[in-house]
Amino acid sequence: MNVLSEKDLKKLEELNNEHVMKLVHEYIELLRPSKVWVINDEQEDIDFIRQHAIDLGEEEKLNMKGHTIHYDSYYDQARDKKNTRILVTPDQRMSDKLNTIDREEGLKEIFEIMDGIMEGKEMAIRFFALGPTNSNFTQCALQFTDSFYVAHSEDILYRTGYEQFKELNGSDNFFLFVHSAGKLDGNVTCKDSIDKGRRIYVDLKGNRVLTMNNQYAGNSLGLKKLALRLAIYKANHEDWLTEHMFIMGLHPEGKDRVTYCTGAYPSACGKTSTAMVPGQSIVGDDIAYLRIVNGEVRAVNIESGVFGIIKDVNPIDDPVIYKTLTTPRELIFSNILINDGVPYWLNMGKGLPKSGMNHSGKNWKLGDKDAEGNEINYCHPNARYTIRISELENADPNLHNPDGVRIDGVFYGGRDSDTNVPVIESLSWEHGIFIGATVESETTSATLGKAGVRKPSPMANFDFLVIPLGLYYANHKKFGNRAGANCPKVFATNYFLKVDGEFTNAKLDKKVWLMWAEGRMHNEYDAIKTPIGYLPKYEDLKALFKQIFDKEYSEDDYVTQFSLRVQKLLEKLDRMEDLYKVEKDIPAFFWDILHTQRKELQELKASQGDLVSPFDL
Ligand code: SPV
Ligand code: MN
Repeated sequence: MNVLSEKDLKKLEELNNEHVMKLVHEYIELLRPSKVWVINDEQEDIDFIRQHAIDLGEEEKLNMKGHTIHYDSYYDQARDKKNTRILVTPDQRMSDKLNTIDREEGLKEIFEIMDGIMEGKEMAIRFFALGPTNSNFTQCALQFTDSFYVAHSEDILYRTGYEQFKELNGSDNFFLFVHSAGKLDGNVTCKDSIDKGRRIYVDLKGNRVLTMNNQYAGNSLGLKKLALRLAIYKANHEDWLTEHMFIMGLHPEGKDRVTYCTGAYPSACGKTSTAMVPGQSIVGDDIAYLRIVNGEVRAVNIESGVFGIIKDVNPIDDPVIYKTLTTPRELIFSNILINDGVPYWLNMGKGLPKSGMNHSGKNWKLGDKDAEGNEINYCHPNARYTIRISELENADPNLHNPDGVRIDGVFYGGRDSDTNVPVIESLSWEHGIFIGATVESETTSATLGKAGVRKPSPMANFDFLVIPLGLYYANHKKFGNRAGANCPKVFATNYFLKVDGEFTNAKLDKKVWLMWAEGRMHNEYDAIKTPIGYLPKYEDLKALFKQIFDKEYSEDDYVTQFSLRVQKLLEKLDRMEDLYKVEKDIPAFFWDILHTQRKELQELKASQGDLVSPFDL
């Protein structure tokens, strides 16, 4: 342990936790870093991490005070689904669609990769709290990493947890994340290491994730998508939920109230922009823990920051974020274009310089090609920013409330160009689960691979699921049923509906859908009952468009957006049947809903055809 200073060893000893001590010993021996830093909750320690990320070249200061830029390897710009695997023991059953590997085989493989991977590098030991301090929701997380960018990001995105670890009273009830960026080429992971050794192995039985040879936050940051997987496992073996959801407060004009809701959308499908709709308040934009407390559904954001997609952030569509990104504060940009110390990104509302430093290297010029012969864009479409929620002017006052907020509504949505209406309410909690279970979405740049391919995205959480789908849905049903009369209402939204290749809605129209849903949560609007849910009435949307945007909402627009695409809906049900019939133990309510919906849609088609106007329902 000569890699640890006496002062740092003392910090570990003060935790009085033999499990932490044992892990520190074990992993130092395996990873063999040349120096190890133990970081507690003191400002001095936290400042050191940021400065060290800069000193080591993982981040570079920009002209604006507090701003830095970090780059991931050109080949590590998004989540790597192929090499993210769940380690399973022979007694563990999983869906065939989940990426699994035998636990023994997986551990053998990754421990070989980890052997000495930190030689010549420094390692940080970090303690975090996933959730507000002193909250029953909160889980403790221990992080070992040789990336000071990762450690710095986690300071912006999460709450410190050294003091919280003391409250564990020596128990091993915490998650462990071990990360190495591997061998570096300049400041980014070598291509060869990525090709041969990028692995993200989720060890449910060991309560740990081992992730090697990567830097992109969705692959590297223990507390983000890696902890999400461990928490899904834990929650589903207890009685709570872990979801890929924003949490926000809805503030309807002229009504003196705030109504909280959550929403699950696949990555890059409007989750952050929904939570940031002007005039509303944000609790979180990515991951929520939900529990029933005194008969109410309550939720906390386990994060305290936003790791958001920067593409398209401009002063018109995202005024709050744009302002936050262009004023002095501690923030990290990743994988965008820098010219002369000034940041530029795609669709920021002004022209971009034709050269500078970007995700491909220090000296990019427009027209440059990569090794595969593809032209290199100004920025990667999945380039991001990392900020604290408390820095946003629309941060909700309950952000750190240890009891969370009461949830009255849940939204599900995907990137769907041709099937679903912009907003609809489920017929029941179970039907809401059905809506979540049947989310489909066109792939985006948030994961490696081709974009624009329609794929199932159950509950927008499928990428992170580590339990059988049937168990997951059964738990959702039990959860809502336990809430009884306080069970949230469920809505499906679709911001991406197109006709003749054009979006049928403006970006901010989502505010109207949210406010209609908010009214429904308070039983304020009538609706049209259809086989797929409760559809908004024209008069209500017309009044909301007028009130919110002072805009005349035409009957034509309503018909274009809210007609039931009966044939498309039936085709979707067929796809869902194919998807789920090979899964074991899908609860009966799912099949009942699917069969009823199909029968009713077939009847509608027989009487009124493939496309039915809401005025004819
Ligand atoms: C997502 O892709 O869903 C994100 C970003 O929130 S990350 O998971 O970190 O890649
Ligand atoms: Mn996400």
